[in-house]
Amino acid sequence: MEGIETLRQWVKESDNIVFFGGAGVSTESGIPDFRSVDGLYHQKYDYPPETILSHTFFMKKTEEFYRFYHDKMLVSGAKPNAAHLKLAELEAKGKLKAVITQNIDGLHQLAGSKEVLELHGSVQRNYCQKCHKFYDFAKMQSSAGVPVCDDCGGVIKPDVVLYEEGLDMQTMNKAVNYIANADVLIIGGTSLVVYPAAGLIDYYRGNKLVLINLSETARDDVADLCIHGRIGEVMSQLE
Ligand code: CNA
Repeated sequence: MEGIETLRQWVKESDNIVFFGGAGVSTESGIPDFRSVDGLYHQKYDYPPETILSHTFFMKKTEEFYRFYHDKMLVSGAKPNAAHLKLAELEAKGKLKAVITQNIDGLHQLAGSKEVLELHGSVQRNYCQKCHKFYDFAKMQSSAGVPVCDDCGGVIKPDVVLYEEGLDMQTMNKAVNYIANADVLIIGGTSLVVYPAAGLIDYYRGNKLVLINLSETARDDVADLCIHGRIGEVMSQLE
């Protein structure tokens, strides 16, 4: 694959790599993304996914939200793939500083990554809206319909950032800081169209910006190296 040799060299020489990824990082683990041909946007629902995954929809049509959420977002048994594992390995070797992700699946942590900035939250964390009691993934999976609190009966909400909701500013500032100071920035498996997360790319000041994506992205033109391929396959070829 074109460009792999350059990437191998840059990774070999650096101890200040930062990774920024999206849903495409987890498709090889069996979790569909939004915008690929077999992604969620091309499947037919009564409402488009961005409507269902909005704050207004969650508040007004909670049952319908959870039908979609159960079906498509709570993928059980997904395991980290070669991309997640390689990133954890690079961190353990002291070469990678942080993984910044738009994903909500928790697979980077499962792979062993320690510094993971989850811009859009996680399906692993859930809270009762009334009394704020914490619930894990298993509770959400085992609840048919709308999950409610065992203690107070309040509706449980996943700690994921829905459309119309703001991002956590502390996490965002940390991400900006890592990216602004990175030597090599690897961006992978993201269409780079969901803002404000996609705007993070503009904080990078170096000259080793790598984009790894199956299809072209909105920002291929700003990359120093573009690799079009499956990210698990690409990353597994790194030392
Ligand atoms: P997206 O807009 O669906 O884009 C995914 C991109 O990844 C597309 O350009 C694909 O071509 C590309 N892609 C798919 N598979 C691979 C692969 N194996 N290797 C390389 N590239 C691949 O997703 P974004 O992350 O850009 O959009 C942001 C949304 C999607 C965030 O809010 C996420 O929370 C949300 N999302 C997350 C998950 C998850 O947690 N796994 C799943 C689905 C959606």
